[in-house]
Amino acid sequence: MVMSKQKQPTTSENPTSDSPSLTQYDAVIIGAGVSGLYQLYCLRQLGLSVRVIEAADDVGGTWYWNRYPGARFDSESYSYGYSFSDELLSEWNWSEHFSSQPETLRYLNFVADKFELRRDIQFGSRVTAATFNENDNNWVLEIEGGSKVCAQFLITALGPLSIPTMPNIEGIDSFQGESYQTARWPHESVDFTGKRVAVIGTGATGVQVIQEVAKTAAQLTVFQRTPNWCAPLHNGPIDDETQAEIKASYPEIFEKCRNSHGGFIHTADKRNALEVSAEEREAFYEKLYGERGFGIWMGNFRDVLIDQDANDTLSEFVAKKIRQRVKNPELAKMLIPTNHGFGTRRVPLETKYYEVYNQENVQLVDIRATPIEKVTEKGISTSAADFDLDMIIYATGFDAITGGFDHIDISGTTGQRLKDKWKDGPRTYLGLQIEGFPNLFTLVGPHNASTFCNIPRCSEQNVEWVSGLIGHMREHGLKRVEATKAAENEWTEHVYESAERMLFTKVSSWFMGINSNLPGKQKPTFLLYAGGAPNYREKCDEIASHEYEGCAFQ
Ligand code: N01
Repeated sequence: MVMSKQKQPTTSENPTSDSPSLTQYDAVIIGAGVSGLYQLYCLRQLGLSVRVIEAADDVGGTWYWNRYPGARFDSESYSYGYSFSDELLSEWNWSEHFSSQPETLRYLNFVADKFELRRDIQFGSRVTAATFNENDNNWVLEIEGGSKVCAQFLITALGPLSIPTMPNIEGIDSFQGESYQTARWPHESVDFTGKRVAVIGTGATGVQVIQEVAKTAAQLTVFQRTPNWCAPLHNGPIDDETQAEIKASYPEIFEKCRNSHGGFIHTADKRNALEVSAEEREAFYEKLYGERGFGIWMGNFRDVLIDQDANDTLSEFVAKKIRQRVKNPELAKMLIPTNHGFGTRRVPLETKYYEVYNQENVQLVDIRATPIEKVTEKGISTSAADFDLDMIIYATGFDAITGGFDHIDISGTTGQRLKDKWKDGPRTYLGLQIEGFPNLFTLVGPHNASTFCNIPRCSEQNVEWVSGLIGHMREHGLKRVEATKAAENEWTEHVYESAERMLFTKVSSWFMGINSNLPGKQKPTFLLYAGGAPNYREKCDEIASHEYEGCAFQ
């Protein structure tokens, strides 16, 4: 990328608005998380005037908000950091194979400081509306509190899981003890010692927080609606020798990620589960279960996420492990999923999660059998019992993928609202552009490979592709780019076609936009892209090399 001197924004009178002046930028980025920070860095390199608008009061995105105890990577730390700067790679040392949230947040602060990113970031500012003005090909953004900015390019870096959802349970506000949503965890430390604590939710977040609370709470009650298939993380510190090896092998690490379906260091095995003998299969599962990270999900036989019979063999293997690890057979049975197979929902990685249920101070409540009826001043009442509590932790998930977009009133050409356009599910070109919404780019947006990926690996690709396109436009004096209807239709069809064979689409999860706390949000539809990061990158590169076919320029 050619580095140019960065332009300064201009402030102009705006005759069509009540506000006295509007600052004009070349580009506005919404969000200062992993993707937004890198997008800022790249657009600066192109010499654009850029403003990042961030709701939080500091950088970090998901790692800023999700401060709950136990929050950490499921990606190997060294596969998660930015790859664009050799200097950064050599300066930063990850202390664990799977870094904890405080360390990751320190890392993102280190990046922001090193590249002096904060001077272009406006913190504590939530964008409420974005309207495309056809006359001057400009986006006008409204910010909570009344101020506005405008920019030729609008780039969303909202995060796929940034809008937490609370359950619709009667009486939630009446509880007199402490209540926390994991994705809005306070900055002050929360002490569980000697307390009666409830956790609602057993997704990847619930599993991480349960492991921590169980260590010190007097009593932990887990309210589980659907058990998930979890697998061991096998975290550990990185010693000096390993650190040196990691530093020396970054090119190979990133190359491995580039070639893997999900941008992780784990690549699917070439064999089919049902082609090998039962002994060979069992030995392979055993090996993967003993290894770090997502190998058992991403590095397994290539048919286990496609073929139900193959998947059954893996689920049975993991069920056996759960039975071995949980002493009480009744509890083990409650913890084994029955309505979906291993890996067909996001696999929570765990550290002694199942052993938690062998502890005297931990109780598991199956709320499908005995539903929560209400939250009271004193605790939680199910159809079978009342639980007196000091604290309730809601690990109840997110309005995934499209939620961040729905919280901004985005209008494109002819006043069309994005929310209306996507009412039956997202329609995009490459998960990055939308017909009717020119000069808008959606990093890690719906139907983008980044959503089913080790996010930094794929979001770097997104950012570089968008930067390339913006660079192309400036080089050719183009003011406006918009996906064509035909390109959008073709991509959307391809997204659904490539997801069809995956078992993900047969079960209920946020991958399908299903969240019981958002009744009527939309019909279930696949929100990610399951065709694989390498295919996606190839497609993006091919489009760029053909003068961005599928994009209409003015
Ligand atoms: O959210 P979830 P999450 N009453 O939607 C339950 C990423 N992540 O925050 O399954 C009772 O998966 C709900 O039950 P059910 C990762 O991509 C990454 O845990 O709907 N229960 C479920 O058990 C992950 O997939 C890391 O029946 C209710 C849970 O709450 C994504 O974030 C760490 C309920 C929600 O699970 C989301 O995970 C953590 C209700 N009304 C998360 N409503 C890393 O390691 C919901 N539930 C990087």
